[in-house]
Amino acid sequence: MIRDMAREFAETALKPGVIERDNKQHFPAELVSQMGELGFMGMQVDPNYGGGGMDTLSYVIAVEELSRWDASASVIVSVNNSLVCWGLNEFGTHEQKEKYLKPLALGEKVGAFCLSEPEAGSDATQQRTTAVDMGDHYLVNGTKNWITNGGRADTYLVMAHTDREKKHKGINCLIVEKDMEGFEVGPKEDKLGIRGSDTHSLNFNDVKVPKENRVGDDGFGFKFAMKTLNGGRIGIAAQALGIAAGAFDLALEYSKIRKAFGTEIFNHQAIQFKLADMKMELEAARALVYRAAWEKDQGMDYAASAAMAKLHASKTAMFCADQAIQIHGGNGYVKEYHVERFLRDAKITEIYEGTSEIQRMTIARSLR
Ligand code: COS
Repeated sequence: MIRDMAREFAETALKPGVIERDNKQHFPAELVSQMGELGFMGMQVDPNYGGGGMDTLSYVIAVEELSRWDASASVIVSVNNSLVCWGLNEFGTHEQKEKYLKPLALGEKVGAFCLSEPEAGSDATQQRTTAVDMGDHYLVNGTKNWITNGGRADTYLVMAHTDREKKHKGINCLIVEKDMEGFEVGPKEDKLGIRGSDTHSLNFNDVKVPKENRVGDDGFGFKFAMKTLNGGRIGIAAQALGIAAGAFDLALEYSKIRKAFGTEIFNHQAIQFKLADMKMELEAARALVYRAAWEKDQGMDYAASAAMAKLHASKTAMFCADQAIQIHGGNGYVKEYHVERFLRDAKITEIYEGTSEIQRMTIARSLR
């Protein structure tokens, strides 16, 4: 039911304006509200706080389907669900859930997750942003980079160092509101792909954040970020899977219409072999993504499975998008056939929420 609903929404609501949004870097605000009404913005949140109370597999299927047409819309969903709502649902206080989680889960507000900095991307323990303990509040100073939903969010989960001596155990996660004094949204990034999503740097200049806005105990911020990212990586793996599936479907369809050398190009073995490889990689990616989701739902340690799912699915998205362009020939290189966008959108899945190199590190560490 979830797959059907997400697929129908993707085809009828996301597909029609997707090329224009990509061209103009237009954030789909109205579509985000509609996705909120359909329950896509807080799928795994406790129903007492406005969520759908669903499992990870359901969430993954929804992200996969939305990504078949619009990876910009699906990253907005993925960040809101797995990086913001999940963390607050799991580790937030009742008051934080009432005040911040509920509107996020209902899609009335949008969330952002702020870990990356100009000099702390993959090396995430090296946070330069500071949150000085002032008794009843923290004073936050610093800069965050490449923040998805950066200019559109209302609620920001911000990682910052309170005690450098304690290294990563001195990092806290604080809930920052858009309207807090000293908080400033920097210029919008002009990106290769997922151009309908909204990516900004953020500046914090003496932002006073009340103590009650800290998520978890003092020093829990880095662990919070890592645990949250483990689930986030499953979301991005699902996004990559959807891009791969979308590219495959379009390539298959086109191969049965386009004629060359007196027959539909599907009948040429050169094309069949490409489609066969795409199908195999796609199904392997799907199995890894669903398995990681299932492990999470079973309460197992899923960090390595999430990393494998993301690593493989992102490679598959790049591969399938590239092959889909090749099958489309010249038409694949122009925007109206969609597949060139899939290639541009696919690339980010090898970078954000942990690069492919970080995923390999995570997998290797699980083998120790
Ligand atoms: N899940 C849960 N905990 C994790 C974890 C994971 N995937 N990865 C690391 N941790 C924990 C470690 O267990 C350690 O905890 P303890 O101090 O209790 O032992 C702590 O985090 C620090 O880890 P570690 O000592 O391994 O630190 P390193 O600096 O060597 O490595 C990595 C940390 C590289 C794994 C981490 O910085 C990372 O994932 N970087 C990528 C960040 C990222 O995804 N950025 C994208 C931007 S967010 S959109």
